Amino acid sequence: LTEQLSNAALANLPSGVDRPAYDRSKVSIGIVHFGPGAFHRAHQAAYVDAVLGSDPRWGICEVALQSTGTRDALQPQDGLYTLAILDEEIGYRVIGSTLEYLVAKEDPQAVLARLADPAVRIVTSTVTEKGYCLAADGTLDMQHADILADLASPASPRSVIGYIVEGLRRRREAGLGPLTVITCDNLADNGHKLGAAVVRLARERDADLADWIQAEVAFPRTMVDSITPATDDALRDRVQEATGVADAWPIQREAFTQWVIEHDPRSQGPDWAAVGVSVTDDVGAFERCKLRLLNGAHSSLAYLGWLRGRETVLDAMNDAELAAFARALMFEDVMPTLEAPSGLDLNAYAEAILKRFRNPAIRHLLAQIAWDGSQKLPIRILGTVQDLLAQDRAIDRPAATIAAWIRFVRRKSVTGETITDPLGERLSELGRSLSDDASDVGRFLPLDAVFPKALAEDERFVDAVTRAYERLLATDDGRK
Ligand code: CS2
Repeated sequence: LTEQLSNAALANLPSGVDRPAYDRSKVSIGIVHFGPGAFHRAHQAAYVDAVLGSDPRWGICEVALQSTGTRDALQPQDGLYTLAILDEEIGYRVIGSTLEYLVAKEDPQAVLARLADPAVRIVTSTVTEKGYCLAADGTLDMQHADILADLASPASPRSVIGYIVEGLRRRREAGLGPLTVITCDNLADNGHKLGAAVVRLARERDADLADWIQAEVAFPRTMVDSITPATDDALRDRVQEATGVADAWPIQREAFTQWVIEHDPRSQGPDWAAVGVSVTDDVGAFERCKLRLLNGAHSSLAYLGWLRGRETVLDAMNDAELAAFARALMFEDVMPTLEAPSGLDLNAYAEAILKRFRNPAIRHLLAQIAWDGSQKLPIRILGTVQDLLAQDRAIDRPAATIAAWIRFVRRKSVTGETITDPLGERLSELGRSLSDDASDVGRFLPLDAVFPKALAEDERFVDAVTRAYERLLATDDGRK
């Protein structure tokens, strides 16, 4: 029988497999993280693993709001898991930075106790765009069911916002210092939005608490980047073969990884810069470049590629028309809307992204990227559209991405497949009401949770989406 990954198994790993270079028994918890998904485990947890080599105060307590999957898989492995780095060179590294797993819905008080632990100084989150309970305008959605629940019973929260507010309240009451709250999700102005949402909810409870949070708590903005496809059986087999031990939930990513954190004098934490994180005043510019170039191209390939029967990002990039589309979108449409942060060569940056999309060692499913379109497209595509319109420039390509998303919704709803999206049911219903002709666009764009009214009514936008939609219809053999 194959041995399971654990502290005891570390000594038996083959010499080529990297493992924690520090004594795990000396590590204490200094970070509470919400959302222990693949991205966090491949990205932030690996940076923290490097930090722990010289500063053992920053071990991670992982909090899943609902799901028990990660805890059940990794707790029996002493919190260890394997990160496979799949690129031109292949590498395996066992990550040891997680010390504890909590499932909030099972034990909210344990989570709040951690947040009010004097040794904890940092809260981080990867709860995806929808996890922040924001309305279309980016402010806290006061009608969101989880926010209403948090207002009704603040001492046993449901949302990540509710946890942060209650955790900070307890710290203030106990005379402990504040926390530094770092969101690592792909939202434009992510830290500002999270900070404003936390202050808003706090203000509903106690104006003094809200003022204290505003004055004391840093919510730095961040840019995070590393392509991290979901784990599949092929990865599990591959990891077991390379390491000789069984790992219930290994993860994979490309070699490239980047983390930019906004400088804030109130921030607490380890010497992030020492492990390759950039700490800068310029993060908004980095964030915008990454969201519009990389994520914008990703979402475009996801919907346009899916309609053409492609399965992975690599498959899409091997389709000459799609590859040309992605390149033109990035260089001709997105780039004129960007200001490069100092030291970043935009052309080289975009070329590097296109090369990453062609990484032959990973299978990044378009279907995974296609999730949550209602949350992603406003950030990734519509900002570009609005800026191009303001400059009186053509918007054909980004409009084609939107048209492709409408086709995607239509096709999924006709076949009765689930649309993985917080608006999924509404989208399915809307999709079923369409009729596979140009009138569909007029029925779809009033979806005001996604399209700002001024844009939905801008004739240039309506025309461009309609033209692209008709072109897609003409080639769409999956149409019912
Ligand atoms: C992708 C991102 O799934 C998606 O929507 O666009 O997760 C992307 O791989 C990362 O942002 C890369 O940093």
